Amino acid sequence: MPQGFTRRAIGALLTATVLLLIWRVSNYHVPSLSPNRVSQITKPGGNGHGRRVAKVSMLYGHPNPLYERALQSHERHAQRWGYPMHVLQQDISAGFWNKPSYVLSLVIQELAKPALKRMEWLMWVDADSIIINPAIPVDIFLPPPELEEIHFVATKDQNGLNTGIVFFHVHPWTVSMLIEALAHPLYLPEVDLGRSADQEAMARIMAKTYNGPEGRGYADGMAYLPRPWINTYEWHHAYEGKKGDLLVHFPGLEDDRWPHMANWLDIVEKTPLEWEVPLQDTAYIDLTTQYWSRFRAARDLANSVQEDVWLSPVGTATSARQEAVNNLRLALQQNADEPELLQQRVDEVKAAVRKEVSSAQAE
Ligand SMILES: [Mn+2]
Repeated sequence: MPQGFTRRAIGALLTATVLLLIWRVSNYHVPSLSPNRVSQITKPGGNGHGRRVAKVSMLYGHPNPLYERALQSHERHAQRWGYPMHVLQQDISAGFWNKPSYVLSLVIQELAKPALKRMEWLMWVDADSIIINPAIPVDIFLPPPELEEIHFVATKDQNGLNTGIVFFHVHPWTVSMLIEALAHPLYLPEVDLGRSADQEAMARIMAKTYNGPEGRGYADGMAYLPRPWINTYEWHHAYEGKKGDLLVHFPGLEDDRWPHMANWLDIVEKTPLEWEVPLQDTAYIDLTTQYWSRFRAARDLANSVQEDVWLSPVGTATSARQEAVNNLRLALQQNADEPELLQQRVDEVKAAVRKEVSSAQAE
């Protein structure tokens, strides 16, 4: 069968699946709260983005009271901040693929609305995560509007990308990215995606630097936040976070997961104020503001040095600058959660500029 035909067939199949999903998906909507509650999102002291965010999760199959209670903690948080919350309650795809399928259907539904009525971001939360400090709004974690090329904000651990807690931009870029991730097992059936197939597929698509919406893949559309800010793990021995942190997530604990979840649920249900800390008393505002301003400064530096390289007269030395810019871009894509490494790459670009520009002047 000709390759083009296969691709068209898969494309048509995916489109049909997406349309079907939009009709079949069962979700519910927590109504927004009073305007004065919503206005708190944009109150001074926040990063001031005040973006419209909806939370998304899924829970279906055999009833599990712990997951239900965990999602109730997310619903309380969503109500407090006026975020609509969508929870998939039907199995719509094969296992792991429910997550990206459902997110894709929601992104398309939002894009179908007039711009001013759309959600701007979707925050995916796994049902094995519990909000422990509902006083934290989530728009502080999102890129400022000037970083319009960032469409995916996530975290990574020792295994790479972790999609337990992820922000998806409501944007055609995200539609393409999710379609490519969903198509991965269809296009490349020989690739073993391992246990968390959807996560591995997304990680592979996010690493692409070719094809995609603008021919550059997806790699420069993502940013890794330091994981403990939004995706704080519970280990077998302890919580890795501290008082004031947004949530706790329970990946890979096997049988330990249940007593650990039960323990945290008891805390947030019976003594909710024990772990609640007002936003201004946490480091979140400083940390996130600093993170995004460093990110933007590094990106701007990479862009301006790249432009200088392109505009350099023939015969000028540019290889050191080009290499340093490439490394800085790679760090922005893969290591923005490591401030020292990012700073090192910035310093290397500056050193390369000094070297090549000053030696050119000396000639
Ligand atoms: Mn999880």
